[in-house]
Amino acid sequence: MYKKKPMPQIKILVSGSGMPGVTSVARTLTSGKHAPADYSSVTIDYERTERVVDGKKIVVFDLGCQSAFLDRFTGELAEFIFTGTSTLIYVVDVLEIGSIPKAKYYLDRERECLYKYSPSGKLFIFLNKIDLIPTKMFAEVIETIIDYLSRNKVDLPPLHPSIFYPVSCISGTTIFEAGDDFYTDLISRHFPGMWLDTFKWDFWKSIDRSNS
Ligand SMILES: Nc1nc2c(ncn2[C@@H]2O[C@H](COP(=O)(O)OP(=O)(O)OP(=O)(O)O)[C@@H](O)[C@H]2O)c(=O)[nH]1
Ligand SMILES: [Mg+2]
Repeated sequence: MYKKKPMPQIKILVSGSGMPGVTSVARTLTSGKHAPADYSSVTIDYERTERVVDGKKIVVFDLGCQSAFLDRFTGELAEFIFTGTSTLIYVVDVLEIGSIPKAKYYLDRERECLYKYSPSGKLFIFLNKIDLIPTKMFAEVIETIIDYLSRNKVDLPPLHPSIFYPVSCISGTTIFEAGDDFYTDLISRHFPGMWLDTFKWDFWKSIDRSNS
């Protein structure tokens, strides 16, 4: 009996704790358009968005940000969630300074899961909502957060400053510049030789038609 060959899959996780803008980042990166400023809807469990580029399925998982979900994703579901992950984008809310220790706690748990189940997976950390930081405080806020999140536990590899991206999903170009680095990294590992503009065109326009 003829069996259709399964399409190769590229798995992307977008995660974070609180309401840092995970869904906004996931939607912006998969559409090429800013997230609406007044958008608000709590992600329950996780949502997946599929795109097909050059015969490969890119699956973006938007992981719910409440502790109950994060504990499951990094606990009993860790192997299921993190196995085969190409990229983890971890989103941190730059305004919620009081919640940064919690954001770091889940960042470290997710890094441990990534390291265990997908050791070659890439990590990007998006410091989101920079449009809400007063200009004169920008450098200090960003430096303090990067410094805190980079404090390392001995059993995890150090975080290089280049993986941190201050972004806004609702205004400016920062999210698209960060997106370009994310796409370029994906291209280098999964679509060698493809032009960035060709990739973006296919990624934003395509939907998964493999089951139709
Ligand atoms: N000012 C500003 N607001 C943002 C930005 N990104 C997201 N938001 C707002 O932050 C709120 C939460 O955004 P979501 O994308 O739903 O956040 P989430 O991390 O998916 O949170 P949950 O799924 O609810 O746990 C919404 O009101 C967004 O409009 C940003 O870059 N700047
Ligand atoms: Mg959400």
